Amino acid sequence: MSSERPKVEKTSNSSAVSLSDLSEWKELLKHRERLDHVSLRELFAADEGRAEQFSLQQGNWWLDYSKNRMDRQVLDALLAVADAVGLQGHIEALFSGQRINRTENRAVAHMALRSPAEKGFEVDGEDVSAAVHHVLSRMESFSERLRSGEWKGYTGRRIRHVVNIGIGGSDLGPRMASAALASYADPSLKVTFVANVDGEDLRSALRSLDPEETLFIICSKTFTTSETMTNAESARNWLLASLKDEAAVSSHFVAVSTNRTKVVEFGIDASQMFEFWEWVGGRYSLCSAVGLSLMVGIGPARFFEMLAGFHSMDEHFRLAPFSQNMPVLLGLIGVWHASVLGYETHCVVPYAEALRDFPSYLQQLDMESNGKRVDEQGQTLKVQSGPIVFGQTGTNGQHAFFQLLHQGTHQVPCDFIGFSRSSREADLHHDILMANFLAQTKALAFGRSAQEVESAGVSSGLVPHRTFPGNRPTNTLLAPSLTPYSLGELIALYEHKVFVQGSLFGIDSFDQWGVELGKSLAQDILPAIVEKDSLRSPQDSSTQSLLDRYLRQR
Ligand code: G6Q
Repeated sequence: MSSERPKVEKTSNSSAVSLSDLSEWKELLKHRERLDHVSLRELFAADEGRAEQFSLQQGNWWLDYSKNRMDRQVLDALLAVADAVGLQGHIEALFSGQRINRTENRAVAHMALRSPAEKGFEVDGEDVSAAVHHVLSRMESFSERLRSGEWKGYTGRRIRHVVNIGIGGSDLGPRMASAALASYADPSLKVTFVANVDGEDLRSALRSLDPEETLFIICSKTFTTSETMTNAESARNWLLASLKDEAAVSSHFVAVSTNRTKVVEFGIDASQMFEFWEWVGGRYSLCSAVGLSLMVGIGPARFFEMLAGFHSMDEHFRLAPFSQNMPVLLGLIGVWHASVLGYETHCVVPYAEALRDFPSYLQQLDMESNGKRVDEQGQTLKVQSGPIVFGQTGTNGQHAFFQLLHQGTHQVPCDFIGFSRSSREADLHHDILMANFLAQTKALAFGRSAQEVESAGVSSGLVPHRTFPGNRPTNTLLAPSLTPYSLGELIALYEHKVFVQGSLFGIDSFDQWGVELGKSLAQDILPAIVEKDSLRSPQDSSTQSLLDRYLRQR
């Protein structure tokens, strides 16, 4: 087995040879047939040490990947594929701040955001750590002024509510992490998130808020995103309707952006802008100033603990041999499922209510990164790329879509994420939660055979309905508790898992051209709506008739 990291020259994230042409890939495919009729029951029966062999500890996280339909030979074949595509070189290119986002000609360096100041981090040949830590300390002093009450609203009242206005990468990360770490938050300072351009989102956030005690963080890398700018304008109107003085804006608005000109044009002083950089992708931006609302909520010390958790997973990913490398293993298992076995979906189920937004966060991270159909050279992929990601917290999901996971015709690989201790006090709730956590992966893996159902006295007509085929693959991730540090480790684990998969597919995981077309068509259609002139620009017959109907009914 390939357990040592091979020496590979630094390369950018591009594979000259496509995955499916590699002899190592062809070798891997042979195992699909070999394992086709081998069940997880048989795999476990054949090897008493299976759980131990297919498990790994990294930092706070224990990964048990033994309940996947694979064996040592499959793992070796996957590791050989990783070596053959030059994954080691791709990782080195990532950590040396190269322009691996080829289609946008940008460096990718979110690891710089959580790297300790003294270590230095080069992006495009320039050490960015001083700039990163300068912004972090500005965030720290702003958060402390807000939390201590030193920062006052325009009328001299203390700020009690912070509203983060942003969307996509400028929303999902801080929103998810704020919910995850709510037990660390200061209850006297409430942080709310507004993303949707549907006015109901902003209205319901503002409904119970007092403008004199509310501060808005306008969070947008470009400061041109239509949803965010529309919400930001409406928020400013709401504030001014009550405070009636333009001068009030500076006490109630700060910005997080890369675009100083647009921030100033909006009316926020440049001194109240928290900067980040082009080399931070939206969905990888939680550790930048995009995390300001989170830092305000949980305090700088907890935020820095989270960064340390991220950094420890970064170092593990960069240095550990592939066979002991958690993000690499998760990535390879995902490729085995999606691209070899043809399982099109991937489900993530956190058994922690605090992680309720984690599936949506992961959905963007994975699907926007690896939902691509051509490789970096523009060639159509010959293998299935990233899966459709979905999920919900346990146990809620058990009472909703788990039926299909257990007995449906689809195979849905799942990640189960749980904690040994609850983030509040230990109680029976947590034990019940975790009993379900353990039971579900067991049921999915081993099922219940027709024979077992019959011997339990079930009438023969019901036997097929009450049989569970089992053999449904899962990974289990277990940590002692949900802390800023373990959350940082977890997010970085998935970021790097996604990178591993993108590297194998040979795609650009850091662009997102797929979101552009719909945006520009909306810009085309909006004037027709505003001017009530449905014939303003030519539409296909379906869009035209829907537009006409909308204009009649609005
Ligand atoms: C993430 C995407 C996207 C982006 C939003 C918001 O990787 O690029 O989700 O974060 O479109 O963009 P702005 O931060 O520029 O408003």
